[in-house]
Amino acid sequence: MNCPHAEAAQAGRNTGVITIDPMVQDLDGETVRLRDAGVLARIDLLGVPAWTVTRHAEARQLLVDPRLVKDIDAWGLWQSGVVTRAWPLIGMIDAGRSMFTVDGSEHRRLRTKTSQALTPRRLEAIRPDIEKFTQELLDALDAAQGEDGVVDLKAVFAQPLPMKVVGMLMGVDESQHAMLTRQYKAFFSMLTPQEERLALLAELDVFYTDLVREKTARPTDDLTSALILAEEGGEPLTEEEVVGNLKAMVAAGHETTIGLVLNAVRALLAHPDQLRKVLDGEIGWDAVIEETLRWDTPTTHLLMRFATEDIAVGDEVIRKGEGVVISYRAIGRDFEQHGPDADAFDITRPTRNRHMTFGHGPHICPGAALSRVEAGIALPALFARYPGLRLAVPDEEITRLPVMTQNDMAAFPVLLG
Ligand code: STR
Repeated sequence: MNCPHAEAAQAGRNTGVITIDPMVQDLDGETVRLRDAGVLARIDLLGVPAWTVTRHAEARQLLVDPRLVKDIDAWGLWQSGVVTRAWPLIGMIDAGRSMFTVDGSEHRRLRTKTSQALTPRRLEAIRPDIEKFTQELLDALDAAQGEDGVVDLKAVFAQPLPMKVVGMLMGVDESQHAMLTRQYKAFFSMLTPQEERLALLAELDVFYTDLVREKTARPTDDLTSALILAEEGGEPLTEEEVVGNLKAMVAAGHETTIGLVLNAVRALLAHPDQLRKVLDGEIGWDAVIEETLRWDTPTTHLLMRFATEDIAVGDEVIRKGEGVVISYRAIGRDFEQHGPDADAFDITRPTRNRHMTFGHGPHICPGAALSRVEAGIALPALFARYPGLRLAVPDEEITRLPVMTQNDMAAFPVLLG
């Protein structure tokens, strides 16, 4: 081949800078460009340069590399004042002290209680609640059909379900769920002016701080109260740390599972032969869930880690102080990990469980088992109640929200059949 770009791409070397599109107009094209740009790609995030890791094996190494840290103070562009709170993605990084932003032994201290509460065994206790929420929302779907029979599966089913579950776990009252949904939608959208985003983050901080104070005065049977009462190694979490963990749990628990459920439905409706196999019991829902996680990751880009020393990766060097993103969507499509047909959705794929969509290493998603339980209840229940479920518009007409880090559909109009 006489094309330098293709040769470099084949050698796993990075070529140009890839601008991540805030409007998300061509997510599949962008994913392929990132993967083909090399193991490490140079990206531009609204004018801010960063590296991104696009391949499975190297991401796996970097995610356990202690030279990469979450602490924003290790970022050169932040130290020098080039990046400030005026940058629209700052809320993804400068999110307060929590298990999401701290490393090392302090990280273990911040995270132990939460991960213990979310083990598969502990989750069995809330399975009946998730089943009940699911049945209620399936009824709501029926009631929400318009005159033309169309209903938005996102707004009526996929979005409220994870909010109900994480709300119950953390002790956030139902009356607040609509407010939180609205605030997070605005938080993630790149159409929200930055002053508005900073204002809503401040409002959320007040809301969560009030909630933590209330639970401190009157502890109940939820994870927020458990975090307040916890003493990890004799060292209780501070109010700021409990608030930080609560914020992270609600934001992550709410946002990502919506994507998992909708992406699975979308993939199955687009591959009716595979849906048939599942409905006939030839292959399990777990296969659908894992292949969806690999192929159409809820999180497209995870921001961000910072190099505390120079780190060589293949032919490139991440310099001390530079920022590193993990591009999970590209990683799920890695040819070396998943074979030459990595771009195809195939629930019978032998590597379907060998994805890295929940991350790896100390920060691996503590809610992974919860999201599998939620999707494992929601998907079969949905197709059992509505076996004739189909899209109300051609698949190409489904649009994505202008969200740079998540894989987020604007709506998912269906006919219940
Ligand atoms: C949103 C803003 C906030 O208050 C706290 C957090 C911390 C956890 C983050 C969350 C953020 C954004 C969405 C994330 C989540 C962890 C997992 C989730 C990044 C910054 C994913 O998309 C995987």
